[in-house]
Amino acid sequence: MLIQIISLFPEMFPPVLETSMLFKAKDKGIVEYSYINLRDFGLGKRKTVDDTPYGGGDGMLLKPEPLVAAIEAAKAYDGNESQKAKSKKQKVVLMTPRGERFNQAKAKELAQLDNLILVCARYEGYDERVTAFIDEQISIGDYVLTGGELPAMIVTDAVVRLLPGVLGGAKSTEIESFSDGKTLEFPQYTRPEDFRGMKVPDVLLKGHHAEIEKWRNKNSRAVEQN
Ligand code: 4GS
Repeated sequence: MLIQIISLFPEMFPPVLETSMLFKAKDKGIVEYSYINLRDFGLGKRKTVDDTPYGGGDGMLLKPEPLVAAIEAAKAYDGNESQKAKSKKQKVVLMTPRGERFNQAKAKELAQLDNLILVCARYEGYDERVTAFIDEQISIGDYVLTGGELPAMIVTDAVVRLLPGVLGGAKSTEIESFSDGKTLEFPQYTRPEDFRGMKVPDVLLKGHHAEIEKWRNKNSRAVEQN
C-alpha cells in the first residue's frame, strides 16, 4: 500500500511512521510512506498557502490552488518498485472534525486500498471548494486540534497494522480467536505476581482455562477488531 501524506509539516511524520511496527511494515515492503510538503505548491515568491476568509472571521484558511495541486501531484505518483498503485484502488481522505467519525470498520475499509492519500489541514480550515477533489472526510473525534497531522498518523497506524504480514503470527491468531468481529479487551498482567502490594488476580495464576475465560469475559469490554 502506498500512503501519501499532504501536510505543511511533513517532518512530523518520520519519527512516528519510522518506528516499531509502522517501520517494519515499510521495511518489509508492505507499505510505502510518501510525504508531500504543501509549501512546495504555494503561490508566488513567498509560496503562499493561506488567505483570509470571505465574509470575515478569525484566522486564515488554506487556499484551494496549492492544496489541489498537491492532491494532483500525489495522484500522479505511482509509488516505488514495490508499490504499483497507479490506476488501482485509490482514495483521497481529508482529516477534518466535520468528517465521518473514524472507527475500526473504516480502518478495515481503508486497508483494502492500494493508495491512500491523506490531506492534513492547518489554521482555521480550508476553502470548501477543495472538497470537490476529496473522496472522504474523516474525523478522529469531536475536538479541535491545531492540525490534521496527528489524525493522519492515527489513521495510518490503524490501517497499516491491518495489512497482511504486519502483525506477527501469535498476535494475529490471538485476534482470530474472537472472530465474531469483536475482540475482548480485558485486564492483563505479567510478572511480578506482587507489584507494590498489588496482586495478580488468583484465577490467572491457576491455569484453569475455563475459569480464566469466565473471568476475562466478566471483566471485558468488546471492541470491534479487524
Ligand atoms: C481534526 C479532527 C482536527 C481542525 C485541523 C482545525 C486544523 C483541525 N482532524 N479529526 N483546523 N478532530 N483538525 O481537529 O481530524
